[in-house]
Amino acid sequence: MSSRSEELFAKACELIPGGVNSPVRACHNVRSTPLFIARGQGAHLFDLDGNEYVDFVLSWGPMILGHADPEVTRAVAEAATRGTSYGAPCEDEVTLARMVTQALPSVEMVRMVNSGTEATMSALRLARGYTGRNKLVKFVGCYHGHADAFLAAAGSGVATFSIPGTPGVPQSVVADTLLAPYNDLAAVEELFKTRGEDIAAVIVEPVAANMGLVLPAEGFLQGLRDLTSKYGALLIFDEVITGFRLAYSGAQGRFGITPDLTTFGKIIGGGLPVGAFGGKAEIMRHVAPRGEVYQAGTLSGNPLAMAAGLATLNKLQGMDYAGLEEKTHAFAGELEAILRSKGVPVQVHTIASMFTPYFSADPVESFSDVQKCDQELFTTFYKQMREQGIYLAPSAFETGMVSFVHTDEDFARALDAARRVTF
Ligand code: KE4
Repeated sequence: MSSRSEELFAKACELIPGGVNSPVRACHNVRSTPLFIARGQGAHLFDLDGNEYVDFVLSWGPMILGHADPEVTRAVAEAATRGTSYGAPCEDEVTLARMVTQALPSVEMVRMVNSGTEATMSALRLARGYTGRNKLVKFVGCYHGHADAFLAAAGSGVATFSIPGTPGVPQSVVADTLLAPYNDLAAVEELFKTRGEDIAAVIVEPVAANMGLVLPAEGFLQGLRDLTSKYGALLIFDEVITGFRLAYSGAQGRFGITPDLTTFGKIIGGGLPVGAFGGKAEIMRHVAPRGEVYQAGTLSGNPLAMAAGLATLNKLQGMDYAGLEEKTHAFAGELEAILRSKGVPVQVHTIASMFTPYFSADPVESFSDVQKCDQELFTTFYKQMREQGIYLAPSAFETGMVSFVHTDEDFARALDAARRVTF
């Protein structure tokens, strides 16, 4: 007998391309069909058939406080009683902007948008407008949303489907996108030596989380900072995932690197549609209407989204990030030991509250390394964990996320499930 999720997915496929509103949710990469979720509560999800799961996806990052956090829920409910959108400024936009600038000193001014894609798309346009240059350097395997310029070799959904770029993106657009392997500073230096005067910006995930979790090599980020400063290009930290997750001060606070622009998403909206881009006032002043670089959005700064973001950041300010990292690190280490005891080649990368199991014994430091990992072992792992109530990202190119409300029992359940996996 098919489940309600399977029945609804069949209906969804008649109405929505692939049955989902974002490709990776279709679970193609792990030869599965998506669960339809009835509700989330804390670190748990419940599907339409009433099955309960320990959630290590957390809506791809936003739910660091867990699902239906009481303060966030109350803030959104109260905001809704005052209307859902004004199309005019509201006080919470100023308050959230101030919180972001106080959390990350490199961000002196910030513009709210509605998604990470809008944030990176706008940051790139600003970098091009500010420098008068067109070229962009991005890293193979890093994903910055689906704006045309970034889909030259994205590392999230597109990589899952192994599409190097995608139909619909003009060759003329990606001609300005220069690619380098992640962690390959020499390759970036070569690009600057040959094209330096044309390069507007380098955009980087300071911790790569869209090819699974690949950490920056020692000196990599500082090297990017030095090269962009030397050639007059802007350094853009795409902190859509790492912002308020790697630390309250983001990757830039943790690693002590000051980018020129930073992009945000996910956590900053507390689960509602919010993105943002910000940076030095001297650069941000070029954004319309203060400056001449056009950028706009009907729902940007939406009062409900601002209320959710404010409630989330207010709560995060007092949270124990070090303690969360310790729990995640311990969990990742035990998971790695359990899987290795089954005789499979595996390494579990982790930093802060993120982790990714790579089924390979070789170093994983770039997208080409990730592609050599055993996808079949990952699929087996994913399927058997889900059958036991553990909800993992349905792709080897994504990153597991831990919230502040995952309990020792949740970790124990996941480790017990891993012990029962057979390869
Ligand atoms: P959105 O447009 O999906 O809000 O953000 C795009 C984006 C930008 N930058 C980084 C570093 C990102 O990780 C993302 C989006 N992340 C993916 C998951 N890794 C979103 C999941 C999905 O596409 O459904």
